[in-house]
Amino acid sequence: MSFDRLWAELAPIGRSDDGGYHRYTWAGADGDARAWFAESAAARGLDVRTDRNGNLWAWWGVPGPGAVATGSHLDSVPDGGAFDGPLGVVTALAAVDELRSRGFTPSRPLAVGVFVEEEGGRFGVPCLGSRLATGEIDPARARALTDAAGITWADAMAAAGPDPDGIGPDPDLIGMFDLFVELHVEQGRALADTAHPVGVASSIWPHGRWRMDFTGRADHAGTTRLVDRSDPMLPLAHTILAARALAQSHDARATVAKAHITPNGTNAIPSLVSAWLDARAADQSALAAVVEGVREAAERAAHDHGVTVAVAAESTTPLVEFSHDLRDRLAATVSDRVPESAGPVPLLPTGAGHDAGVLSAHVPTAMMYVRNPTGVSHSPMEWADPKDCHAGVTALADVLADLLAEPGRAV
Ligand code: HGY
Ligand code: MN
Ligand code: MN
Repeated sequence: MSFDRLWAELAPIGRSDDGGYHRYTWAGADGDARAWFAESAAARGLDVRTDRNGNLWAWWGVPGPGAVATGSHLDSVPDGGAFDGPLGVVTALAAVDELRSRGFTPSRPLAVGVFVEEEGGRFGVPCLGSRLATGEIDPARARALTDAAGITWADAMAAAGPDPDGIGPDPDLIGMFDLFVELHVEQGRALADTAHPVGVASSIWPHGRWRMDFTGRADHAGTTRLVDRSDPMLPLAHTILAARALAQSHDARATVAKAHITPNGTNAIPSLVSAWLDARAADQSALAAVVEGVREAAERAAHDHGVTVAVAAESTTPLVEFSHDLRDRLAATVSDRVPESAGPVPLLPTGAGHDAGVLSAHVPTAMMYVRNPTGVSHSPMEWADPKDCHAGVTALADVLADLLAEPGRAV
């Protein structure tokens, strides 16, 4: 299966010695991964184009209305896993090979996409490529986003080639898509203990990222009495523990995994601590309760320690319910190759965000998941069995054969 060859070509790009991936948008390895995709698609006779936001699209057939779109992303979180994103891209190219080996000819165009900055790993806003294309983020805000070194999206994009002045809503592109299907590695244990190598998505939890800036007063760690301190680390510590307790009580998820401490010296009480809350819940009211609880805890703790705090949303995503028709159509197609004994194809909610989630407000969208026996993701430990990856290729090829067999909707 061409999957193995494609996978082997991509695997070393951006992988560090410990097996973790470091592919950050518009930087070295990400550029190499994008080049790999363009070459692999062109080698299949696909028409490869870069859209105004830097997303890549490889077309089977003349780009135009009525198209089916699939694909995912190639960027990673810091020290991420091999499968999150790349599995959807490699599987899409291998599914084109599979359809051709079956002698299949599409009745409408297929676009295989690679979205930029899905993880927000460098510039902080996830699904930036799909948010820009669908008009869900102000292009001026996107251009001004900065990475840890203070480099803006605009400068990083320009250095990589595409013109940042052109970014923004792309209704002509999005308007071409009748539907979008994303295949992704499952990022929890939902399939691990089932007889199903492939599941179908039902929904994405509402979730978001909030920046918390605690401003204190720099001072000497040795000579400053405790009563005289305005140490921003203390309210942050309180807030992290409060976030955990709130997540527990609302059956939600709350994580503080990134912080910048200024000046970050062992013997200097910080002047400023910036930290990011990642919060997610099965419904909007639980999410709001967690986030508001965290805000209140941060403000109370800041006051108690003579510190000020500002809490601001950096990105939010509402509950995504995938198109029920498309969801059920995919499940029926996938189930054709599943033994009765395995039971129905699992329909899975997820706490992970995806470009498919962003697109779903603009285009009928569906997702398929490939089993991850480790249940681990955003880690070098993330893994899927090659047999299940091959099952994913067959399942996506079956789904695309079904969807591409009918002519696109009338324009
Ligand atoms: O954070 C997420 O859920 C996704 O990996 N961007
Ligand atoms: Mn991810
Ligand atoms: Mn992903």
